[in-house]
Amino acid sequence: SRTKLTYETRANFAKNPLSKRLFTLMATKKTNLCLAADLNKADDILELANKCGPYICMLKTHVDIIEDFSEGFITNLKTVAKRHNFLILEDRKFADIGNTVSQQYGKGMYKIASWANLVTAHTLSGRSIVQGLKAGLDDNAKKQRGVFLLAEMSAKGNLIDEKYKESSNKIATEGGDADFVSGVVCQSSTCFGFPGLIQLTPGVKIDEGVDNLGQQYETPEHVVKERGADIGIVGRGILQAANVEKAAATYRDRLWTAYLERVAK
Ligand code: 5FU
Repeated sequence: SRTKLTYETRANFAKNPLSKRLFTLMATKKTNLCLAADLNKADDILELANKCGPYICMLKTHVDIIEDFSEGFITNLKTVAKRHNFLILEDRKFADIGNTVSQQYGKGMYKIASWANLVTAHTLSGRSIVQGLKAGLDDNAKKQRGVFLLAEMSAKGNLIDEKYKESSNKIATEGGDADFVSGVVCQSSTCFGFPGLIQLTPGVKIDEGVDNLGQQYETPEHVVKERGADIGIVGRGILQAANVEKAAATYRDRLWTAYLERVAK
């Protein structure tokens, strides 16, 4: 199964240039940690990114929770990403018809398509969501962008069932637009089998449990070894630590060791 293959090997299967790039980045930088930078001030995110940059393969943003968003923030974030060699994922969770998604991606205040290497999208509206994301990009830009499709969620009581999961897998792997899909956001290894896609899994915390709004957590070891995560997303496990840099290093070590043990013969 795909979970026994190394990231180096998986890079060869990738159809999307960004998943190839990310697999290779993970293998060379030796990290499968994605930091969810869920802070409300631009400077706080930049400071966090600078401190934790050496330990992460990707920084995940929710650009619409930033109170003082500006183009300058994006310029600075891109500089930090280059300095520490990580990719930027805007967790926008697009969910509308293709024509609207195309505008939400490229236009408006945030111009997400101009800076986010990767974005997330729900599959609720079907294949047209991927087509909508691609629609506003020229041929060159299409090769430098990718989407993670949601096939499961970590929230307690979410409405996604087996059939939805299977259909999401089909959108991610079949048809002419699958080359724009970098991976799948999900909670289990059964979500897809194709080794060229990356499994991105949130709900990771050293202290397992549930927060007061239904977020469910499992340990780094559990998500990588039992649930098939290729990349673990950690937010508050790092953000609320007394020393964020130390916490990032710990999460990177535990996620990476779990991956090495998973692929060991
Ligand atoms: F698609 C998903 C999901 O199913 N669960 C999530 O938690 C995305 N997330 C995101 O991961 C969520 O929006 C947060 O940005 C992050 C988890 O943060 P935490 O602080 O580690 O709970």
